[in-house]
Amino acid sequence: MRKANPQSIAKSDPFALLCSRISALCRSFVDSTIRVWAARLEVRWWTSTPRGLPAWGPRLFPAAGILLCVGLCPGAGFGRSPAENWYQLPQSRTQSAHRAAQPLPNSQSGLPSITKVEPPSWWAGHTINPVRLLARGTNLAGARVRAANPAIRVSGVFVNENSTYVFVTVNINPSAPPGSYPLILETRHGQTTIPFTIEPPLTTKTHFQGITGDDVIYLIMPDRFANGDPANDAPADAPAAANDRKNPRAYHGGDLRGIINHLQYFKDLGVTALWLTPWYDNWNGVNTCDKPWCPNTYYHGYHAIDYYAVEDRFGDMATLRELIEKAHALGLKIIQDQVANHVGSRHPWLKDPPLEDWFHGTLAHHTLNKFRNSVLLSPHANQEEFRNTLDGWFSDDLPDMNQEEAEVARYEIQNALWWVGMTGLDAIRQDTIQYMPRSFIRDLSNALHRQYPKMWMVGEVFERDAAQTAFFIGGHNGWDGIDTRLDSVFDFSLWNASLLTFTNKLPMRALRDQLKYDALYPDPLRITTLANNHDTVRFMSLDGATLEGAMMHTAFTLSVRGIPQLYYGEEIAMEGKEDPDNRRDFPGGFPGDKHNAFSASQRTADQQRMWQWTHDWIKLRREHSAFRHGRLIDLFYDDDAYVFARQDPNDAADTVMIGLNRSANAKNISFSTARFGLGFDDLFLHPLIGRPEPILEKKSVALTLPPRSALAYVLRGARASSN
Ligand SMILES: [Ca+2]
Ligand SMILES: [Ca+2]
Ligand SMILES: [Ca+2]
Repeated sequence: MRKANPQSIAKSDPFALLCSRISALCRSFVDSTIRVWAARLEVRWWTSTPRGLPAWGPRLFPAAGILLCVGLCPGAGFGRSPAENWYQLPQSRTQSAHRAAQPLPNSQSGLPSITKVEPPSWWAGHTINPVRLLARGTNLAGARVRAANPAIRVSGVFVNENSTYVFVTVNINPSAPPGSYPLILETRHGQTTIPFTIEPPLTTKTHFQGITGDDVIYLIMPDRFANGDPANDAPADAPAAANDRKNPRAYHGGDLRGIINHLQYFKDLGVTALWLTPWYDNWNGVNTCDKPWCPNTYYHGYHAIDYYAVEDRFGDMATLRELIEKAHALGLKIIQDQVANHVGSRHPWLKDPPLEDWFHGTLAHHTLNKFRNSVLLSPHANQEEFRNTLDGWFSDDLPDMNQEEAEVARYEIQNALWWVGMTGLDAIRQDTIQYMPRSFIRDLSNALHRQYPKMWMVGEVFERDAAQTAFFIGGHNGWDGIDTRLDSVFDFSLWNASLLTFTNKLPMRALRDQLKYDALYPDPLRITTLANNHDTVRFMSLDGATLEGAMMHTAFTLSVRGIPQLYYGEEIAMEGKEDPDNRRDFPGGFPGDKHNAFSASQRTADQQRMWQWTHDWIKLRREHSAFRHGRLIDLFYDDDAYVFARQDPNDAADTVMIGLNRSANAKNISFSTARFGLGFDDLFLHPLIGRPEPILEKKSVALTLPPRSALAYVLRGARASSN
């Protein structure tokens, strides 16, 4: 059996070694060149040429360096920080860490075979080059791997102890055209091929668009939204009990086709981006036990058994690509739910991991996460609690991936980019992100942005403490010296305050009191402001909930700073207690539904009132940049009311004011117009929602806020408005 030997890996491919050396030189070259140029520009050296040198002389050295870096070794680590360990060949691996867990029978002789290649495809000219393949098979002991086509080079071949996995580094010539590039794997018993293709890249004009404050995100659980293809409801290997609409923990039949069929619904509502819970392939079976939560299935998608396949009940890769193309054609973006922290316990890796340290522990021997999450924030945490929170399993059936193994980190980073490249999706929601090392979050973020500059990832840090969520957003260094570069985090602390406030458990001033902790964020406009999600009780099922409360919560979510995220069905005031009750089927999405809430004419009065309200506040965001990009100014707050402005720093003329009154009575308030900071005393308030006529305010704003409602105005200077 071939053992991993870092030196021999490097020596086996002199080109790879040369490129890695050039890569290191490139990094220091870029740094020093920028410094030298900056200094020279200061003394105007660029405009004069030193005596004895031709005019192009000073430019020659930098130009040659750039050619060497970009031309000779494209993608050979250029621009990558030396701290990004995942990209290095596994030089620090110790052989002892790589003993496979259990010996498999009949794996030491016979013809080699390959059953799975991950990733199965890649791109020429990609920022990750070489790419590291992981192939599963049998009888791989002593494997040698070569490329049939000289456009790709192979190095770093490593076979695991059970001879069931081979790692192969593949360097792709940037000019290699798309097509099939099989690798030949040989042992002393025979040979087989590792299928591998180079894909044509998707255009960046319409794909990989990222998310900004201009977006409104809408979260969908595909199994529960709409069943557009009954033919995929019952896969051949699935027991009948797995598909049962009466069981809230079984599959209900919703799928990607169902979402495609309702794209116009999202356009009509006004949302701009769809976040789908995971579409990785999950186990088709049913878990049985004598507990109330059985029988159950993985209809929610968070228990992947294949990081490189689409759930067969939801559709296939072609349907997913069709969904994304059709969504893009309507101006809708797609957000993938990725789960790098763990896989499902039915994943083949559990019986035969590629490396002994692939997971933190095994099915039989692992620790459970005690969820002492604050130890991830505190600089004073002890290692036992800290490691438990990072390495402990989320539950006994969610094995925890070990991203501190460079092969795992590399596998997962490549996997994240593969989905983006294959489908053209626009953004990623990363599940349970805080349970992974911060250095890994940084490396993943960097790799995404390097290839797709607009790419956007939001992390789930499910904490009601803003200090903890702010610690994980990118744009600032934590006490550990790490900037995660993470684009966004969900604002669970403000979500919590809003739910409590609009169900009368906290005074209205609690909203302002929570928002003051925006001081912890490098840029509050980048926070994702959730209204609710699939893990939380729906608003209408909270104690103290009213339709008016839900409407104020929605208006607040859509008008406060940040990128709003709605949860399917809340726009028609759906009810639902804890998971899985909060994941009921959208009415009208399933064959035989008597009531179709996709159609305005079939909605109840309350459903339509909520739908129209949600639609109208989304429309305000679209029409006024201040809602999307403006700074927030507290204007008035007490037990019953909160009034704030949003002011676009690039367009002070577009200042909006939002007033929320929770009490059962109309409320009269007043405050000085100076609070807007606009530089004039008199202004007109033009109603955006609510009153029909503009109001002229002189020096002081006097407002009557109607009971249990929200108002919005746009401000105009009195002189400008009277023209
Ligand atoms: Ca279906
Ligand atoms: Ca499946
Ligand atoms: Ca973990």
